[in-house]
Amino acid sequence: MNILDYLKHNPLFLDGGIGTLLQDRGLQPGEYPERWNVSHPETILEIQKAYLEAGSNVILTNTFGANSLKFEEAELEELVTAAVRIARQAAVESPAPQEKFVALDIGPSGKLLKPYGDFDFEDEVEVYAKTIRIGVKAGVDLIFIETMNDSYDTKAALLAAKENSDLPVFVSNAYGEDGKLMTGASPAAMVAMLEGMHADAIGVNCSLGPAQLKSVVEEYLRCASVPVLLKPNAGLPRSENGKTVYDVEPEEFSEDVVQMMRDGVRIAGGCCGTTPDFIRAVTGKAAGIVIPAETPKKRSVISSYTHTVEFGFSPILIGERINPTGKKKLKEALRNNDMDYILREGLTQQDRGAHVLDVNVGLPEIDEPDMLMRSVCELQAIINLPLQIDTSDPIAMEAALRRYNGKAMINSVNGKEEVMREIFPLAAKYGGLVVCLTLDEGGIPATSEGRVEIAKHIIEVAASYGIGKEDLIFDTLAMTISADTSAALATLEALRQIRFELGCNTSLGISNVSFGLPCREMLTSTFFALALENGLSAAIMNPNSGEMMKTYYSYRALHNLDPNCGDYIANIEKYVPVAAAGPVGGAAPAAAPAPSEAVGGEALSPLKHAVVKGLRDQAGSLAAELLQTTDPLELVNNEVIPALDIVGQGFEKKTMYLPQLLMSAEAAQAAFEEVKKAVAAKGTGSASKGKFVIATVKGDIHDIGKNIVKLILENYGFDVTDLGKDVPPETIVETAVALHAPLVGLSALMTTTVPSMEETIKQLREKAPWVKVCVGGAVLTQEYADQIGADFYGKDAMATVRYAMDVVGA
Ligand code: B12
Repeated sequence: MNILDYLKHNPLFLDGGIGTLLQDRGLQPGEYPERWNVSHPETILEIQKAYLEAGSNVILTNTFGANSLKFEEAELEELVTAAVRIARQAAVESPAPQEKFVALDIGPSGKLLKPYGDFDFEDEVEVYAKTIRIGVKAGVDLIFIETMNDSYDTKAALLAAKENSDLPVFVSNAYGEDGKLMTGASPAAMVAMLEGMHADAIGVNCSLGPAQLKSVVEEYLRCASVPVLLKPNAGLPRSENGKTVYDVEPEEFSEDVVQMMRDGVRIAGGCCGTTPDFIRAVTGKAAGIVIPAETPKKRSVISSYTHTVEFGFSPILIGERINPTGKKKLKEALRNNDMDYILREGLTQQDRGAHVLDVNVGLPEIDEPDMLMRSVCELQAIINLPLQIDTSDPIAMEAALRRYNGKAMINSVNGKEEVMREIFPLAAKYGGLVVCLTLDEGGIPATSEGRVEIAKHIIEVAASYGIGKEDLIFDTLAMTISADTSAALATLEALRQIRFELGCNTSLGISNVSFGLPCREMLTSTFFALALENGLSAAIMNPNSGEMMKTYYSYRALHNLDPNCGDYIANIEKYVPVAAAGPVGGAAPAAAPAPSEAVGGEALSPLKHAVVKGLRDQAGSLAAELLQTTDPLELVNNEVIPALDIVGQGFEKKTMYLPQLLMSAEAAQAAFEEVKKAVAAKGTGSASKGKFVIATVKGDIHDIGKNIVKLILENYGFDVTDLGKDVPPETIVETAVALHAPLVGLSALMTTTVPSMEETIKQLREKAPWVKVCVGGAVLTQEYADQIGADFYGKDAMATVRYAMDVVGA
């Protein structure tokens, strides 16, 4: 029986953990469990039969880490094929009466994708594809992608599965205690992306116990229309005498899991720390329970790598500034490949309140597919707003959709058969909310009836591609009233009918309406208000326009969409002069800086802003400019470090996520490269003052601060040996001994790596007792330094130089 048919009428039980069971049977630390498919097939068979006996329907092949990054091609083929054979044998031989399926298990490759890591998205798709092709050939019933902690990586794996098989695909993500993926995705964002790409079941596994995953599961059940799966750990893992132990027993585990099945979870099993006893407890308790029927949620959503934007409630603002039509500077930037300009346009619109950014880079003289794809990649690296990909070239559209980290808006199709034939298959494959222009081969109908007819036809054609009307958004085309004064009325009437009679969302490029007339902002914003009243869900507009933003905030307040008029009060002062703002008071002028440009009420300097926002090129050029008049160290201390502190605080408060931290670090590095050049230009000291070995300690990859200390020491004539980051104590000790260095500097930025610093000092004391150890890094304090036995705590580079000079008697 097909697993999806089975699922329609029955709950589905997965198996449980395998890693700890293999360790109990002799798997050594560091040994690849997948090799046991060949070396110990009987052990894998025995475990899988035990799960079937406990009531599992689905056996996952022992292939979690089987990928071409770990294994040579021939071995990969052998291990995956053997894994499928064993799982199939278990299913055939097991006397357990339930329906049984074999799932090809796919875990994360362990690579961090560009721009945060160094691995290319397409290479990652191919890594997963290789394993999937072997598994599919060996005869699995479904593909099970699990434990994914990054949305982009999840997309790569799902794409590989879809492109290399017709089998059902289940996708499961691993959430942290904050209810987000490691790279920041919310459950709703994952549901949007995965359903858009037609995953057959989605959900949650690993990382936490069932109780801690409850709120994430509830979000899945609220948002998802496809079956939801749950495969938690046996509680929170903790270390006891060097062994990982879990604190939840089968009784409590099954109680929680089965309760969530009563709430709507249709697929349940266990992850790390669970055993056949856990699964037996779940299947036992779940016997006879009633799972509520699946309901299509019909939500019109798009997503970025962090969050969703939902249409049909509060109006959505789509920033139109990244579109070269009528914009000389942007055209220039596109011709010169000036990505920074595009990023700045994006950031400004985000700061001004846009919810979505339109991205159109179409110019006849540029390679549009390449430019659009790169713009999407760069924008999504530093801005977390969902994007509207806007092009009439299907090749450019596909290139951009493929690399987009989420579910995009697709701009656009229209009623022309050829256009629908080209774009709908892309929307069906990659997911997306498709903007549908109400025009066709006959042009733009003058009447509202004509436009509504086209909308109905588009709905029908979209359905034939499996695209529901919740994934369509209709643009009834705003035409300038300077050419035809009845034009606005036809657009508004078509809007009203499509929204309230056909029940579809609507969008409009607003500003066209006033083309050719004076005082355009007034006319445009009035039209905006009328359109909102006639059912406009989303406006493609200029968020820098004060008139438009005033209308937006006023409309929301008047329509009971703004509790206590909170947003109206908080924002209106930006657009209205102080006196006119009335009793709310405040001193912000019309052009006050947008909120994220300011911290604690103070506007950030341009360089700090560039580092905080992760603008690499801009940070480099601003630093170079400032260095003409500023001392390099001053620039580091007054600009770069405070900017990184802002990012660090954001990270701690969970207002910023790892991708942003990484982009800021890159921007800081770009500024630092300029500092290096400036320092080198000043010339270093004369003869060597002495040897200095420096390293970031084991487990810690932060090296910006260490590099600064190194640079300044070199500048003062020290002969510095830099061992890099994540350096084991032994390497540091060996180097200090070999060089007979009088000074060793250790950097650590995390509380978790201070013990590693302490260990290094201990080993240095034993093997190189003459060495003076200096320590530094953001988490250290004088007290910490004393506690771990360091000779000197260097709060910054200059303090370190002064101490080193003292030691060598310079
Ligand atoms: C940039 C950054 C990153 C970058 C690092 C890039 C790089 N190449 O270094 C990236 C994005 C990779 C990163 C990763 C992570 N980071 Co980080 N990161 C930061 C951030 C924002 C800035 C650090 C920095 O460069 N500061 C600027 C430099 C110049 O300052 P500094 O290092 O303190 O150096 C000065 C002095 O301390 C001293 N000094 C430094 N070294 C030395 C050495 C010697 C010998 C001496 C004498 C003096 C000295 O002189 C320097 C110049 O004045 C901090 C927050 C913060 N405000 O510190 C978080 C922060 C350090 N990271 C943090 C975390 C948690 C992580 C991750 C675990 C995140 C994750 N979930 O993956 C990973 C860690 C991976 C690992 N195993 O190390 C936490 C640590 C929390 C804690 N208390 O333990 C912080 C504090 C953020 C936070 N508030 O939560 N991070």
